[in-house]
Amino acid sequence: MSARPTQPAQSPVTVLGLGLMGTALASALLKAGHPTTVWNRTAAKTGPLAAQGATPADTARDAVTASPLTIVCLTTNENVRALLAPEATALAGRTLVNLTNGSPSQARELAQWAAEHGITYIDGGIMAVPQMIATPGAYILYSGTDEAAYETHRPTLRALADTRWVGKDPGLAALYDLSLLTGMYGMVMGVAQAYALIGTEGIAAREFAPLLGDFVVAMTQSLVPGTAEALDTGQHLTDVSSLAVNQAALPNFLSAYAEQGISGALFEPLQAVLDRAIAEGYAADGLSRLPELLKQS
Ligand code: FVH
Repeated sequence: MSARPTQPAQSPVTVLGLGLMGTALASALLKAGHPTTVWNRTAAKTGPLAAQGATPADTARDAVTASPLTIVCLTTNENVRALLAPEATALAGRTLVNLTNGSPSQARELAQWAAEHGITYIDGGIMAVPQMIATPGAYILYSGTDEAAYETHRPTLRALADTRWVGKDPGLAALYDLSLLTGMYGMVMGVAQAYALIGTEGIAAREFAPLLGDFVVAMTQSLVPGTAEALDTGQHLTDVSSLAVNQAALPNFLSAYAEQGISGALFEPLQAVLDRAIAEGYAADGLSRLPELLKQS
């Protein structure tokens, strides 16, 4: 009788922070068969995960010592620092993946702290909402000085979402994350302003939604690659829509917001940028010139 091939054991992993995202991460790890230890400041949040097979730890220290890999996902990096500073000895020789939203400088500071304590640090940025974890289309950006550690733990990390390594500077994942989310927030602001404006005449949001959605998608599909091409070639002249024509049109938007009784606070700053573009001689250029105008001299 031939021996049945044994399945490779899934690597143990710890998740610190069981908010909406941490719970989704831990749940995905459990579904992928990883022995998963969980800890949360408010202990009651471990209950649903324990029912799925997770091992709740009484303390963060107990949690990190249970696994070679700890994933942390708290509200802020200040929370991460406060939680983990007393656990440096427990984390030494292990890998810490921080999926908390933060800035590049915060990631670099945490990496420096980790290096001083013999902890392998990988920073990450989650490009998904909790419901998208472990589904197609979700991905997580990673960066850190120890790419080999990332490769070692990649099979575990793939249980969460597709993985994208962006470099050995620990701040890069946060830089990519914030840059991508900046695009999202720009869209959020535009969509909020559009619904506010159309709503001033009692037009139902549901009625307007298909027009708005289709237009935003069409504009994005040309704007994103078009701006990249212009930036990389330095060719900002346009036959689509000049900065001059946009500068001339923006006051119409701002006065309409005021006349219709809504705030223009999200869009008023654009006027100063467009005015400066014209003053500096870029009237014939397209909107692709704007990223360069945002650079602080
Ligand atoms: N939710 C999302 O769609 C986004 C997607 C992209 C990534 N973000 C970032 O993920 C971090 C966590 O977000 P979240 O949605 O899980 O947030 P909450 O549900 O509010 O959970 C927060 C957890 O953080 C714990 N916590 C807060 N402060 C402390 C502290 N001082 N010490 C220890 N833990 C702390 C909190 O614990 P508790 O309140 O339950 O006791 C939650 O576990 C975030 O960076 C997003 O930007 C999510």
